[in-house]
Amino acid sequence: MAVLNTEIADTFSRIADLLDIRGENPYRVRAYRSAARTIGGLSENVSDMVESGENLTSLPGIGKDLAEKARTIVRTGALPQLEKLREEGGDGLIEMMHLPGVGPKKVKALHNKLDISSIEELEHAAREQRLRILDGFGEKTERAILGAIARRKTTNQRAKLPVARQAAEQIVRYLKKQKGLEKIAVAGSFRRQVETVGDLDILATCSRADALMERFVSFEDVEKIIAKGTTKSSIWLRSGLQVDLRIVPKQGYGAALHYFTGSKAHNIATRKIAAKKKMKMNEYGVYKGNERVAGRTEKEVYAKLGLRYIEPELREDTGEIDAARKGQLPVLVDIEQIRGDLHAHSEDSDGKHTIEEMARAAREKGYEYLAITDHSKRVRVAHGLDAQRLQEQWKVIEMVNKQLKGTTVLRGIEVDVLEDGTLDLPKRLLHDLDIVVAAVHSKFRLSSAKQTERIVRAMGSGTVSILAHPTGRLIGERWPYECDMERIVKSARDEGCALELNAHPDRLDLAPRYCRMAKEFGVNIAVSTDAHSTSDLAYMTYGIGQARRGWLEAGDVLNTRGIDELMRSIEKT
Ligand code: DGT
Ligand code: CA
Ligand code: CA
Repeated sequence: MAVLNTEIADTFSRIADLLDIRGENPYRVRAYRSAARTIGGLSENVSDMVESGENLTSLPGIGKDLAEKARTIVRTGALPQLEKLREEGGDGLIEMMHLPGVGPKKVKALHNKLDISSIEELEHAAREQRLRILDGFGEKTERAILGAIARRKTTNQRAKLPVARQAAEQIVRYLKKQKGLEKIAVAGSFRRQVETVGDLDILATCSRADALMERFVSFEDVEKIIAKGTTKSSIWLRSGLQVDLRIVPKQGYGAALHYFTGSKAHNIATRKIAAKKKMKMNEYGVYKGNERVAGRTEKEVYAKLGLRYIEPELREDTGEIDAARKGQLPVLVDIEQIRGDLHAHSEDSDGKHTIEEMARAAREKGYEYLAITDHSKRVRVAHGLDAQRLQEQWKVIEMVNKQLKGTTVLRGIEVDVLEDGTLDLPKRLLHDLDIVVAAVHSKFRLSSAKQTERIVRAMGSGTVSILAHPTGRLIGERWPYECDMERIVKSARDEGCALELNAHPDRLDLAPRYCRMAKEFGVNIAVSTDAHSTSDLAYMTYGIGQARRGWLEAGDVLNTRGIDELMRSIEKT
């Protein structure tokens, strides 16, 4: 049951389309198409047939080869042949076929006659009015295609976490008012705290399923109802975000939560373990023969597989399963363990609030410390501080610290790393600060060698406590700059420098795999919000989400330490 007939049919018809476009044997193409039709129209479930050992070749148009492929899809959720076609350029072709009004026939013509293999190329050619020379294409088609691409851009963008979080919280609160609702959770990439979310996947158990569905599609922010059914419905919100609601049986809630939390790679890996243990596993439960042996909770599901419970943020099939089997999973850092924020701005540079306002906001969060790290002079657009203005800030900080009980304001700076790796303020001055955060804000296009050298030199100055947003990416806007991360991590270790995990939802920089690399080399991570206002201090939650995705434990995170231990950790000699 895990794999639906429509998924198998879709896989086959995609292969048919791609083979057709590549001009391969028409007989093979037809065979895939007819198999897709057969399976798509079947009343029995192919997954069930496979599991009960039925012979698929009894189905019309399914020979030995296609039967084997269907079995592979049922067992693994994917077909290597399609993956290969996609890697060989098929992904772009498939995306084009998904545009309304553009089917396999048109894509074939575009690809073979104009050598167009991606949406970007298609858009470009349509703009240049190069499509109209093809049979069946005209001015109108060109306009329609450009329109479809434009709409796709506005609706198909992945949502950043604050948008996803707000929608998730509102909808859950709204659905909870339904009588008969028992359990509800947001699964999918959101639960795994992936840095951007394609859509929200909500799961619920409810004794009044019809009423809950009705309520769901009547949510006030609905732009369009995509589908409404008895167990699954999908809506589009005005923000462009798609939300799916699935109502599942109570006894299978844990299995469904596991299945729809994903990731797909994690699911495939867990299903393999079940198969090895002569069990099967799907969104309804774990089965031995026809008997359900687990399904009510996720813990129970993992236990049947011989695994410890795996936190959602780790479920990417990047080693968590092995660790769970051996009882070596990390105890992930929790937001409750955070004792301060080490990167924040005041109105002295480009922040919105005064140092005192920022400090009071930090105290309200129960923080022991807050580092004020305004920009240095080179960053003129941010009204960066020179030596004199920085020293004036110290007097203010001293006063605030005298008045404020419980929270210490640390004297810091976000000092600009210049192109040659020197710092924007004199060493003497930097030595007098409590904390120095160094950051690259310019010359993102240096060669990898030069960029790495620049950063390594900055860390080697003997003054830097933390390297801010180490790869410089802005999600959806700017790629990370080229650099040798391993060398930077090693140099951080040698210099006793920490790396920042910038919690701003537009940055979320350091990415999880580099957090893991840092941990491996014993380099501390500072999870910092880069707050430019008091409310930005709340970004900490996104940073912690990424830290958890990066397998970090409290001991790896600098700002879980109390102030004395913190100061000892960042002390420069
Ligand atoms: P997203 O929405 O693109 O940010 O990513 P996800 O992970 O939320 O993916 P989504 O919404 O397509 O599906 C939710 C979960 O359902 C996914 O993480 C794993 C599971 N799932 C979806 N499709 C498949 C599939 O074809 N095979 C398997 N094994 N699991 C799937
Ligand atoms: Ca999703
Ligand atoms: Ca989904």
